[in-house]
Amino acid sequence: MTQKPVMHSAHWGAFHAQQQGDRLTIEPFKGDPDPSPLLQNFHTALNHPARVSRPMVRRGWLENGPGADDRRGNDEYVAVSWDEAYALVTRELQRVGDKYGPEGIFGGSYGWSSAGRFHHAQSQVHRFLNTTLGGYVRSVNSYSSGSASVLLPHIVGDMNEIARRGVSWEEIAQHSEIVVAFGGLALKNSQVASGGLSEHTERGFMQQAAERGTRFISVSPLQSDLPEEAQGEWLALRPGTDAAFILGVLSVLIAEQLTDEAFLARYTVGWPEMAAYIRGEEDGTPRDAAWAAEICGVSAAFISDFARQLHGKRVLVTVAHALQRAENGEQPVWLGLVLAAALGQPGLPGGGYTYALGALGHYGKHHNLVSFPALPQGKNGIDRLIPVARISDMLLNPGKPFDYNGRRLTYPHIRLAYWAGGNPFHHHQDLARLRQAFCQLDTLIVHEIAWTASARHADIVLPATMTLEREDIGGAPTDRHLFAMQPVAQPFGEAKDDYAIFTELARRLGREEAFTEGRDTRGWLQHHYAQLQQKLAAHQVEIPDFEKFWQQGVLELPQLKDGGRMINAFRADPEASPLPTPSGKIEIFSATIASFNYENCPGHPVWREPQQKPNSDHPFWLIANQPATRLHSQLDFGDYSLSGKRDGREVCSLHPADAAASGINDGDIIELYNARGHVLASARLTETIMRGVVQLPTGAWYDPVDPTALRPLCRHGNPNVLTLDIGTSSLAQGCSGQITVVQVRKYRGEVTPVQAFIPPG
Ligand SMILES: Nc1nc2c(c(=O)[nH]1)N[C@H]1C(S)=C(S)[C@@H](COP(=O)(O)OP(=O)(O)OC[C@H]3O[C@@H](n4cnc5c(=O)[nH]c(N)nc54)[C@H](O)[C@@H]3O)O[C@H]1N2
Ligand SMILES: Nc1nc2c(c(=O)[nH]1)N[C@H]1C(S)=C(S)[C@@H](COP(=O)(O)OP(=O)(O)OC[C@H]3O[C@@H](n4cnc5c(=O)[nH]c(N)nc54)[C@H](O)[C@@H]3O)O[C@H]1N2
Ligand SMILES: [Mo]
Repeated sequence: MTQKPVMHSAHWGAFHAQQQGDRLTIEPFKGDPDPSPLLQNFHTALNHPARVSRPMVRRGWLENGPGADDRRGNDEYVAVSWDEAYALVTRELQRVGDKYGPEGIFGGSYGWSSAGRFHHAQSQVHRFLNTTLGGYVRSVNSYSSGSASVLLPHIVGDMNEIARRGVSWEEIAQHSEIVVAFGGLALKNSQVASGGLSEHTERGFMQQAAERGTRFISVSPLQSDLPEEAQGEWLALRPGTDAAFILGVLSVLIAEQLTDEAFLARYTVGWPEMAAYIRGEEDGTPRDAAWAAEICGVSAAFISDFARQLHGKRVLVTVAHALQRAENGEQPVWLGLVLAAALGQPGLPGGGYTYALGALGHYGKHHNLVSFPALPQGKNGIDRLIPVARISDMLLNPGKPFDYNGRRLTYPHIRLAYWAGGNPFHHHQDLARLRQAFCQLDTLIVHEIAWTASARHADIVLPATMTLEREDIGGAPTDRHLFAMQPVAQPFGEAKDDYAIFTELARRLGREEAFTEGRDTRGWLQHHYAQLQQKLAAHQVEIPDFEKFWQQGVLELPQLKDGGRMINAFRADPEASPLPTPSGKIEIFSATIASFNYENCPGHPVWREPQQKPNSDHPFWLIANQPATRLHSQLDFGDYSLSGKRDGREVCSLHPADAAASGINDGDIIELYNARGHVLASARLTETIMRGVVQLPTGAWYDPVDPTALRPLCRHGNPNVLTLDIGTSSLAQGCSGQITVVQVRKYRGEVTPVQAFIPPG
């Protein structure tokens, strides 16, 4: 459609794009010092055969109507006209709404969607269900930070205050002497931020800090979790044992009187209980260096030495999201804070505790003076919720009680689920169980740009435009650029914007005005821009009018230098600026959490043995982390994502010594398996991974050879076939998909080509 390049933006960067025949030419935003190679995934996206071109209905649903059905994930699809599709969806929404009310509809619709803030698909679903059907059962928290976001408010404050407004990268570059990064600071992760990221600055900051002499210590099973620019050290602990390691370090600090008792007394509560636990006064088991060494796989001498080196230094402790996306994930997050407090560091420049630094490009940055408005979601008429990762539990166990953050709730009986902008067969654990769960529904409706496995399990699939085919505004609260996202191409096939689809459905439900408020897309963009203009005017900041903004494509916004504001003020005067915790202090012991009486999450942090640990049947830890070559499962068919695969299959890293013991060579097709299923991948041998650990990133589209198998075989390499679907603890019930245990062998069965990108018939 366009002749000249236009401005656009993605979660992984802003760019100029131009369509040339079947390919897209991409030029990164000039202001970006270190653009992301993920941009290459757009090259072939627009007309890729994996796109959904028409509304499609699953044959079983079309012929038999709504109802539980075991054919989901294993059925044919029938093309219908938009008019028929709208009629089917409207009738089904009315039926479920009338018979069961909002309690029968799950509208959580978790997922990252695309960067534009107006077309943010999840917000569109929520607004649609609120304004047309009176609400829906919602999900709370995220797969990203399920346990930290529940824990941190009890012990120090809101997660975003600790992560987004934590210690800034500038401070680190200027002041930190030691940065202990549990889970590392991989540049692959910080290249992404929801809403967009116009300047990738982490590499530069780490280089600056290292040149000044900052010592970066990356605690991770993978050496690649710290970039070369950091010139750092690699500390490999057994996965999932960081909590024990920190307890061991604390025991040394206590024994050698290296703790900052004045800080602990003034700024924290519960240190005596913690110290008693570490000394073993509760149960006769001291958590000392020798005890921790046994669990973590490093020597007691190493732990003692490590503790001594932290003393007297400006130390920053950060704990990656990854550590809390695991059984008992609350514990390392809590203990990271306790370690920083025991060293007396919180509130000192470049010191203390920051959460998830480098896990996303939002963290360690500065906030815009005012935020860009979000699409209002309307009012949800009911208050029924699940922690987001309890989706299968909910669908399989209607009426069953569960614990969550001090509350006892019950799972509702869901008849219909509506999903747009997310891929549960990417993000959820134990995919065979997820399929069983989705089979219980009367109806699953999905809007998708492409034939993901989630679309392949839906009853009604509505083709959505992708970001490049529509206009929007892109921006994030910690990004100083706002982008006019201009359309690059015409919609693919019969695809429509999520907003257009919901507008027509709302019209048929007699609620168009309530949903649209009389605005089309351009109307909303102008409306939100005008609100931004007003908010800035209140601070005497003037910005150009919408037309001018649209024409120039980008706008620079004023920012606050607000890194660390909460903790700094608290340190300066704890009485005048208490923390938003019950005691107003850092809670090393939380009376609130203790009062919940959770055996798996007591009042102070502890080491708890995980259910999943290697044994003779499943001798390897599997790390299922974020992929370097794409965002989650998005555009997995793109050039850059494919360049990381071998023969179209995902690559699994393992140590050469482990491979040799199993007769595996580099490039062999291997099979990872456990009680939940089997996954094929191409073996890559590398000494940058610790022994006993294999790593297979998330994001390869689920491609089961037999979708109905109780223990399916995915020939493409989706690790969520293998991960266990349990909550982190009764406190947060977060996702625990990061780590599981598996057996690995050379694959001797029949190898069939990956079919994930071939649409269903
Ligand atoms: N084992 C394991 N599992 C994990 C993780 C892990 O570490 N290990 N990480 C977890 C984390 S942190 C997260 S955040 C989740 C991510 O899980 P998701 O957010 O569900 O993953 P995405 O692939 O980003 O899904 C977005 C979907 O939206 C579609 N889409 C894009 N734009 C549009 C649009 O405009 N309209 C519509 N209708 N659709 C659109 C894309 O095609 C894609 O299928 O995964 C989680 N799962
Ligand atoms: N390229 C790319 N970047 C992304 C994403 C993506 O999909 N692609 N997703 C984004 C999203 S939504 C989120 S929430 C963040 C997630 O941020 P994280 O969850 O922190 O990212 P991961 O890559 O899953 O994990 C980081 C590292 O932690 C290490 N690790 C795993 N288990 C353990 C453990 O038990 N102990 C220790 N010490 N280390 C461990 C792994 O080696 C892993 O590489 O990433 C964001 N960034
Ligand atoms: Mo995430």
